[in-house]
Amino acid sequence: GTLGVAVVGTGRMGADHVRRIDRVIPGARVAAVADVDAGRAAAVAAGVDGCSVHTDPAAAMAAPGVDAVVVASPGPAHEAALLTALEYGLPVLCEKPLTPDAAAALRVVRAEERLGRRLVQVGFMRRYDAEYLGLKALLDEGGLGRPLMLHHRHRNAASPPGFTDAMLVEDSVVHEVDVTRWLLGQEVAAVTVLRPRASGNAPEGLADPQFVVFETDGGALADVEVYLNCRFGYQVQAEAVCESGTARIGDAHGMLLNTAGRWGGRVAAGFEERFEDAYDRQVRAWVDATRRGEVTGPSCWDGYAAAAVCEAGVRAQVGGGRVEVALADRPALYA
Ligand code: ISE
Repeated sequence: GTLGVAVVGTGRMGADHVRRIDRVIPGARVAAVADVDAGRAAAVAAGVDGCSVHTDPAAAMAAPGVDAVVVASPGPAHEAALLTALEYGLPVLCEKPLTPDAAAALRVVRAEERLGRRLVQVGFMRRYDAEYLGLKALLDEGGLGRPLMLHHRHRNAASPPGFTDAMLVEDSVVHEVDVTRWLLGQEVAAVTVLRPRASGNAPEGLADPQFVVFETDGGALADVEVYLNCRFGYQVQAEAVCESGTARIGDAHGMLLNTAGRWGGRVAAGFEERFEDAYDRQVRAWVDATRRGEVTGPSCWDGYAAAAVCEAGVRAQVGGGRVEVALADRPALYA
């Protein structure tokens, strides 16, 4: 039957997932929503048939008709919501980060291990983006030889109010942590963070842009330019430098325009636009797998490994220098 989904957190991403599940994805419906802001939850649920409104995530998960959960609350609230979902035995699609810190992520891994089966998929949606998938297929096919370096660029028009240096790593660079691990099939072993003199666009309290370097356990290097107040739009690019060639994605999307003595195209306004197809594909794949009783996609382990790298990144921001990543042993459940 139709999968009844509880959406926990109805902010920017949660509201977008409610719209997506309600209008885009076949085989699923939004059965309940929860948000600390009851008014916001009610506004998002308005017009969604048979959707109950809650302030307590656990109440939304226990509501009639709920078979699965989307967690889209802020990162620090994820652990509690995930542990409740696991306690109820509900499959979860959890927005990134799994949790901001590694200890909390490991507690979620351990809870899933005790259950003895996977229930959680982490919302690393770039793995569903057509361009990233093309790059992954090219690297796996091996014709370019061994990947030596990845160059990532991650630019946002403006950072949300209250965004901190730690969030720049935990909420933004976490995507590059995941795609680096996924593209290379290697773990990030050490992190270094460098910062140029801040942009005049940088808000008080945020060093922006920053330059993050990963060293992997397979001997590859990845660098990330992360610039969250570039003003001109939302842009995510990646280039793989391999032994016998390079491959680059994210340069242009869609139409190339000639007019008024110039050529060019549009830059997306935000992540909803740039990754719209990836989000749709991710949620469709999650709904389809969940209805088959399967869990596919990035796991709790991927969420934990990313959190461990981010924790090293935050330590590198604070203390400077090169910080090694401490990673627990990978449990058999995620082999
Ligand atoms: C946001 O939370 C995201 O996940 C976006 O993909 C990222 O570009 C942005 O920097 C984050 O704040």
